[in-house]
Amino acid sequence: MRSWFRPRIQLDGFWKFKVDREGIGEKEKWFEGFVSSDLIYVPSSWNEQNPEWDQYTGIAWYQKDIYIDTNLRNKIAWIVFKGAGYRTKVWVNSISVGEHEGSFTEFKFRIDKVSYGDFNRIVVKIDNTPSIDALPPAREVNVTAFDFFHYGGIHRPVYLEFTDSCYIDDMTVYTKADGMLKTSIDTVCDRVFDLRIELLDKEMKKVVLEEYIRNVKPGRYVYEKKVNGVKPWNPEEPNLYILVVEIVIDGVLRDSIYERIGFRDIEIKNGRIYLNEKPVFLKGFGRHEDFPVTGKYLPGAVLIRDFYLMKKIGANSFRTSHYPYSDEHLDLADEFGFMVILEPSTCYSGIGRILSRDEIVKLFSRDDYIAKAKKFVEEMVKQHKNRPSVIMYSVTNEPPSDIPEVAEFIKKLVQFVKELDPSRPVTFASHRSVADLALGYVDVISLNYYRGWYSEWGDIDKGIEVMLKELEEIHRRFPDKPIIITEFGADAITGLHSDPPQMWSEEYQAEMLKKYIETLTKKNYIVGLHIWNFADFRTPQNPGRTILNRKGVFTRDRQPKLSALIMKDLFNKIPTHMQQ
Ligand code: ADA
Repeated sequence: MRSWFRPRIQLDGFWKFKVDREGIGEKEKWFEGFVSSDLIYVPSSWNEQNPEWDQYTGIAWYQKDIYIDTNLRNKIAWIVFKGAGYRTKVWVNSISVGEHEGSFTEFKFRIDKVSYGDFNRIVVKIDNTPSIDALPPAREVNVTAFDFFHYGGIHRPVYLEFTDSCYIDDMTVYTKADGMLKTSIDTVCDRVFDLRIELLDKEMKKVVLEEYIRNVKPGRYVYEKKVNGVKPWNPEEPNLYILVVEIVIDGVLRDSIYERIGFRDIEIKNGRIYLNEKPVFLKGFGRHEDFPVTGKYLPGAVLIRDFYLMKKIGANSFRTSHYPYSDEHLDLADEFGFMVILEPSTCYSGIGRILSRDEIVKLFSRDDYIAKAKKFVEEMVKQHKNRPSVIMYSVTNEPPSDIPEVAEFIKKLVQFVKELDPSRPVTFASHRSVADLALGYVDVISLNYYRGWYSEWGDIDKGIEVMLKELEEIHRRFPDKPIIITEFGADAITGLHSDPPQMWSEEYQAEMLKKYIETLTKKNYIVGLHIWNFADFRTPQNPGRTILNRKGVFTRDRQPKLSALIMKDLFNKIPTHMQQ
């Protein structure tokens, strides 16, 4: 939910900063204010802002004093974080206002003690100490169950927002390409009020629909309408509309929020993914939010470049590997017509490196652990559910799903997300192939393959041969389920060339991607290909990584490797709309 009406005070910029290696800050009441000559920039991770903090995991403190004007006195004050962590505790004027777990979803706390017409002290404690039951899990900064760097900090924007005592707390929007609009509006108020609902074109020049509903009771209000003449959202024409919802009392506007929506529908049938009744092919990437110095924060300008590079290559899709991306990131997906598979931070690629089989069984069977995973999924869905670009949910990446207890965990997550949002198909990214016990629980089968790299290395053809055998077997078992290859790729060190193509060279990467794409597009049960990865990104230190995972088609600073040129030809030849 967004608002042009609610007053906001942006808190981005320089903050006072203090690393707390001994974890003494709370005992020593640093939440009342602390002494430090260190500064840090928000939004960005702390790691690359000072080499001293590069490998630091643990507790760190942020402090900012902000002036709040008296004209906001009659409002409710909220502090809103778009993404910080892993664990965040917040104090305002020395009073705790809340805490949150997870780095990649929005959270907000109500501030009851505000000093109007004065400076207010905001103190934030961030703790990214690695832990087994964190999502994702790790033992140490370089001993993790995930292959991306374990940054810490206030990675995304943070601001103060002020609402009236009568406000809209949440809105869920369902649409169909034929103009069906259904929205459930959750409000908080101490009396009945009027609701104004308006649908505008994207430029907000044309009023497509306007309705004034009197005497609405606080709580949930469901509004349903067939809107004539709207243009559907699709990759070629990502038509967006602005849905405005307002609370009016005695003719006075008390709250106003809006969502950018698209009229589209998704359906899985005949082994295909249908967007607005047409079967689509997803061609694109697994990505990461990773950039030099800013860490887990992708500045707007980098995002813009990424989308133009993806469009240039002919991509139309990406997965939010392996955590929900920022609002800015997904705003561009809505705007540029990218089809997104939205994934939470339930990533388990290397879990076998940090836990024994017994420990894995115990962890995935714990009720509190399943409850936590559900909470992460719930926050992700709440934040991004109204986006036309989000066409599917992935509930986890590379879980050890050949273990029955883990398959049961996945089953529960799939059921949960379907209850939360029955309008979208569900998948998860598997690397267990024919040994996977959970493929039956999903609508779409997503498989990660590295045959020709981690196995059959140096022999791409052999790798593809083995992969095809497995795919045929999986297709035989689940003939009605479409299959996406959500990861395939090879590391390439920029500037390393080899004839004949050898591993780590740009030529080997290009050849592997080319052969995979040419082979898999011949299989009519394959409905999507996501290259691992769009760009090189930082990883934990380990013998198989040279500071970066170098499977990017682009370098970390967004320059093309040889494979980017090859991909451009290949992807642009694959039509977005498949044969029926
Ligand atoms: C896995 C994992 C990715 C990345 C990739 C690789 O499939 O999901 O995060 O680690 O392998 O490069 O090995």
